[in-house]
Amino acid sequence: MIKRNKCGHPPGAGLAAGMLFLSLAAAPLAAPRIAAAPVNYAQRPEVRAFIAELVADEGFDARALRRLFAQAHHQPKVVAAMSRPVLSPPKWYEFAPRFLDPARVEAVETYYGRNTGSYRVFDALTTLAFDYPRRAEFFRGELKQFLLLAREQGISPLAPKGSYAGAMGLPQFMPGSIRAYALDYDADGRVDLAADTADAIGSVAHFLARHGWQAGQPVMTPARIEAVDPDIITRKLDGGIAERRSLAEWVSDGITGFAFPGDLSSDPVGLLMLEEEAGPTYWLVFNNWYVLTRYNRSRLYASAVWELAQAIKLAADDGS
Ligand SMILES: [Ca+2]
Repeated sequence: MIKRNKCGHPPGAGLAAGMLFLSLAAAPLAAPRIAAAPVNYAQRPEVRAFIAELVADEGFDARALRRLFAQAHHQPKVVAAMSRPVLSPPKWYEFAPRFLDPARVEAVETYYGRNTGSYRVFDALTTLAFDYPRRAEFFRGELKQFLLLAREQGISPLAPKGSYAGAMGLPQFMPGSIRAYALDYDADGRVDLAADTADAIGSVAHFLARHGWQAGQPVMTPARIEAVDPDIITRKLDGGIAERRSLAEWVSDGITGFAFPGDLSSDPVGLLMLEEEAGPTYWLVFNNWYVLTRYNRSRLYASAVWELAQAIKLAADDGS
C-alpha cells in the first residue's frame, strides 16, 4: 500500500553500501569477516541443513534446492540497509506532508505502484537468512515461506523482485503474509499483488480484518487535556503513545473535547501525541489504529495512513 514496509526503506542504502566498498578497498586487511562471505551458498553447512529441513518437512527436492542455492547472490547492499544505525524518528510535522502530498491523494494507485523493490527476493532473503545473524531465524522462516509460495504459484524462485528485506508487491507483504492473507479479490483466477490493485487492496483489507479491524469503529480522534496538572497525563506518554486504558479513566484525568460514534466499542483507548510545528496535539486512538500498527509499527505511519484515507475519501466524495 505504502512505500515503507515493516522494516522501513533505506533512502541511503545504495550510498551506504558504496561506502562499505570504499572502506574495504582502502583497508582490505581490516575486514576479513565481510570479505570472507562465501560465494556459493549451496556449499555452506547451514544452508545444507536448511535444505535438509525443507526436504524432510515440506517434501522439496534436495538436488533442485542445491542447484537453486548455488545461484543465490550474496547482496552486501541488503546487509548494509538492515544494519543502518537507527535515526531518531522524524516529527509528525516533518513526516506527514510526505504522505499527504496532493499527488498521492489524486493518483493513489499509480503512486503506490511506483516502488515495489528492485532486489531479487531470493537473493535478499538468502543473504539475510545466512549472513545477517541478528535476525537469521526470522529471515530463514520467510525464506522457507518464499520457497513454498513459489512452489504453490508454479514460478521460479529466481523471478520475483522486492525490497531489500524481501517484501513484495503493492502491499509490500513478506512471503509469510502473502501466503496467509493474499486474495484474488477481483476473482480473475489469479492472485497478483504486483500489478492488480484490486487484489492488493483486498489483500491488505484481509490482513487488517484478520488482525482485528472493527468496521464502523473510529481510528483516532482529536482530544484536549484540561487538567490542573497536565503532567499526570503527559508523563504516561512513552515515545508519543500512552498505554491503553478505559475512556472513563482518561476522562477522569482530564481528557476532553473529543467526539466518537455513539456505539463505540468498550475496548481500551490509547492516547497519542503528534508534534505539530506549533506544539503537541493529542489524540485518542482506538483499536483500529492499533490494527494499522500491525501493518507498520510506526505511530506516525498509522496516523498518516488515516489522514490520507480521509483526504482520499473527501476527494472521492467531491468527485461523485
Ligand atoms: Ca486477481
